[in-house]
Amino acid sequence: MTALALLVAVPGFWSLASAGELDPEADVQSLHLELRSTVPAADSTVAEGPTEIRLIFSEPPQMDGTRVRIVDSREELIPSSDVTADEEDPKEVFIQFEDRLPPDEYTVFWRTIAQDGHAQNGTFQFRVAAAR
Ligand SMILES: [Cu+2]
Repeated sequence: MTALALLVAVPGFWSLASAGELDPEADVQSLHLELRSTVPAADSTVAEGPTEIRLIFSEPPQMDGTRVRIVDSREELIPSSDVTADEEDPKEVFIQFEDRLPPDEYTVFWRTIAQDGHAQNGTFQFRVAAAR
């Protein structure tokens, strides 16, 4: 099963994404919410498995339209908390895990809706290095 097939199989995950894609102004990316950075960083390798994934947007997203999912290299969904906005900076959202992620390669899928109603989505990957 591909990662894309898995996400299609998650009920409701992409159900709101088409609203932004059909918007004739949706290609004016610079005016819209953007993903500025992530922790762990996209394409990075970290020595210690994180207990949370953090996404830093250019503006506070609508939390009821925000989803973050993470799969391992076998495309198994990793159980996590619901996505939560940082109380001190609502441009930052995170999911948390009960335990540190073990060494593996991970793919994070996110989608969100800006305050102006435009949907955005994307993916990024990172690796947790094997213990030496
Ligand atoms: Cu917009």
